Amino acid sequence: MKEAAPSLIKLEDYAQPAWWIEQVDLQFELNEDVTRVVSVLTLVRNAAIDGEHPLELNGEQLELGSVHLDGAVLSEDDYRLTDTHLCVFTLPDRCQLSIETFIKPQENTSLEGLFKSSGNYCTQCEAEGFRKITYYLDRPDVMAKFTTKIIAARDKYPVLLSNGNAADHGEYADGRHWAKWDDPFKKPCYLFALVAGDLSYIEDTFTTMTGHKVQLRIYVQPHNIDQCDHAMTSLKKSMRWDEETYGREYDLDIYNIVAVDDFNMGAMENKGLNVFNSKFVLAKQDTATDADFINIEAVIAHEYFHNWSGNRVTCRDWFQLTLKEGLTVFRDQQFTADMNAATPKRIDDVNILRTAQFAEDAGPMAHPIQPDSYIEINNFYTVTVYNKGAEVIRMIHTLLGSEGFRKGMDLYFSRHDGCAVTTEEFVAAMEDANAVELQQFRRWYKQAGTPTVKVDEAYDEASQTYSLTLSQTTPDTPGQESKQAFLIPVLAGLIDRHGNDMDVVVENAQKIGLNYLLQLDAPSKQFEFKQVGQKPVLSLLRGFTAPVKLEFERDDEELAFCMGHDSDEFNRWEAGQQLGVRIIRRQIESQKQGAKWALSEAYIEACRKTLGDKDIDKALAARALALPSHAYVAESMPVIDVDGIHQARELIQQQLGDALRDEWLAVYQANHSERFDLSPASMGRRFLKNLALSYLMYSSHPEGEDIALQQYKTASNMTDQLAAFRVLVHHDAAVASDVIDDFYTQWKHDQLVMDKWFTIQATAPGVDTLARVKALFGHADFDLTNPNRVRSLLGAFCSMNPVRFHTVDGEGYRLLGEYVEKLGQINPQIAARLSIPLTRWKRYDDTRRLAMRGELERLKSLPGLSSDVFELVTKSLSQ
Ligand code: B3K
Ligand code: ZN
Repeated sequence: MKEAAPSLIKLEDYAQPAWWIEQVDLQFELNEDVTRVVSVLTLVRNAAIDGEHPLELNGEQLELGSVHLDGAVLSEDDYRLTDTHLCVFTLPDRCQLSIETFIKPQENTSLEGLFKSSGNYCTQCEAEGFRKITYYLDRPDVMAKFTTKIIAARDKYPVLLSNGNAADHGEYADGRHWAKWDDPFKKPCYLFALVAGDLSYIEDTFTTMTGHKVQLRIYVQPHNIDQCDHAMTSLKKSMRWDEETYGREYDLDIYNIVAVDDFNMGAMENKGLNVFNSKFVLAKQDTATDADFINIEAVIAHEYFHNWSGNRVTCRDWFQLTLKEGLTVFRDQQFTADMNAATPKRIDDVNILRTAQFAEDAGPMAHPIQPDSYIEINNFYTVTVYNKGAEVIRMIHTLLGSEGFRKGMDLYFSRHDGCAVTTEEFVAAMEDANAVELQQFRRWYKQAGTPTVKVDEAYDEASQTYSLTLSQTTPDTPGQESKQAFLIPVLAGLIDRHGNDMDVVVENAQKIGLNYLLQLDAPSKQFEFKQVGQKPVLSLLRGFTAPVKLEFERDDEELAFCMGHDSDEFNRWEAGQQLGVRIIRRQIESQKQGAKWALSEAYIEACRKTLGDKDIDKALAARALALPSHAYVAESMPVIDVDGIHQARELIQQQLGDALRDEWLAVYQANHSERFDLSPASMGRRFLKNLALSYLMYSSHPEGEDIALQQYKTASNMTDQLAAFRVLVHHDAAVASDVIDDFYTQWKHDQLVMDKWFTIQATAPGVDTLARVKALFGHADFDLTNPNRVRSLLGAFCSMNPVRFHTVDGEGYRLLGEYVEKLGQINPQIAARLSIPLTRWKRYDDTRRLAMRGELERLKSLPGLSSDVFELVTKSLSQ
């Protein structure tokens, strides 16, 4: 744990290191009590830096053994040792430094550095975990070649893995064995990995576009060996896709993936040796949902794509994180869209952005995709850096077109291969490859906050001119006032009264088919469309071409028309969402006034039409028929009315359930099938069927519960079983407690399914949920050291159950505070992540604000607070 009041790291202070490291030869002796690490560094003085600077190596929680310089032992006078650094004073310009350290991975609960999971050793070094393994220049611009020798007991740790290619192995007479790995690619230490354990693997091969044969292996604990096939298929699809789409080929002889149960995030792209949270590897029909299968495919792809966007070309410093993360998220989004269905994928991504990211932009931690300062870098692996970062890349793609974007990517990779670079260099490559300038566009990297684009339109029949004025404003965010205008690409269409896209003339926009790409590059800009024969209906921001909010006055009829007629699938869904938000807001108003209110027939009719449409894609229909989420509606309110939104959504779902009961039943029956496959069509059918089941449960007719119970009992796959389990528990069915017990008995041996069991209970909207969550903390299967389990109970309760977390008595806040405090001692990264809901206190009414602030103040006053929690708590309190 770092001391209190840690310091602020600033981008403007970046300076090259005084030393480079050419070569690192590591040796690990893994013992049950103390692990010995010997690191031999070949150092070269950085000629670009004036003066004779000492070598300042990072190191934390290490016990130093010895230090040798060019073979001679150094005395304590030759270096200075602190809690965070080893500083060696006098060195020749080129030398070898050998450092011996001792660590205790078995006691490492932070899951950063070298740690143990289910008895196996593994590592997590990004961002700054390598300094918990040995003294090093732990910064991404120091790129070196690594060899790694691992020594461990052969019976307990038969598998010994590290980065690169396998170089050699052997045995000792005392029961230990060793393996040596050689990574021919220079890399920063955050990409270092080591795994040692009792693991089984499945194996396959992939022949690259130039005919190179690569051995692919997925390592898991032996009892999970039947759950790796989907991950392997996903890996091979990713490798082929990156060759076909970006011309990127894999570069080592081996690609290894290891699944571990205790992991702070989803996965890690270490060179040639990805370490994964088992949640994103293990899957079979009866234990993984369709969403799990899709997520696994996406995360496998994401880590694989990092081999180029992240590893071959890496970040100069951590302020450049979006350089690899935004770009790689964009690439994995494209991949998922290609492998499955593009519009549902876009809708899901936009939903994440508009709930989680827009909320972050409106909160105390708002930061640009390239922040200019941080206290703890782990707090900046955010939905802004990742998902808004991906939107920024998508905007470049929209502006340049796919061919231009590909040219830019080719130049970026060839120009910077083997280098640690900045986002500036990425944008410059895009400009140079396309002979364009993106000066104003760069503001997306520097300015935080979600812009609002206001729409004003006028149609002049006499001159057949339609003028559209777009104006942008971006709110102040902490530390950033008076934003400058962004360059916002807005894709638009004009629809005639029959629902056809109009072919018109416009001077200051690019015409792409019957779409018009408008570039809003000023606070306000007018676009004049000529030869517009009738007053058009505007379809704006097609495909969500920019991460903005629209302020666009439209009546219900126009929205309903767009829902039915817009040629852009995304905007058909979007019109339904806007109508949905409006209906929920009206319902909240009438609840406040105690007025009676009934759902408009027009809305019910629109839903009936979608339900009856035989041609509509099922995955799209399901998304169109789902009400806007609680989080999305909350985002649109100046003060979040937690109970109002919840009650309104419940009532509307009951009304829709009742009004369309026959239709829900018909759709349920038509899409219920025993057959299981993972085609987008089958997944779409299951999605729609389970939405119908949910509405049937809301209807006042009793068959919902019977159908759900029947489905729960007979389901052939986890998607169906879990959907039925969820509605039975969330609607507090008579059988709810029986199915909770039954589900536990059936699945208690499977950790990942047990996570789902915790989550379903933690997200139930009933009044007794808080008590149940408290009781579940004491359950034999609850484990505060396992991040997945903590997220499945505490994370789910605080982030996915607003009505129970935000009870006005502040009980939910106290519960979260209590566990953030406990977790702070165990795993500061997870503690900080989970504290985020408290930091959003400003968005609520006075009573809740006070209670949330009180909990934050209490956390702030705790002794020995980690830098992770310290940063979030202090920034949110000083807002
Ligand atoms: N690069 C890792 C994330 C590391 C997070 C460190 N706190 C996984 C990914 O984005 O692919
Ligand atoms: Zn990533």
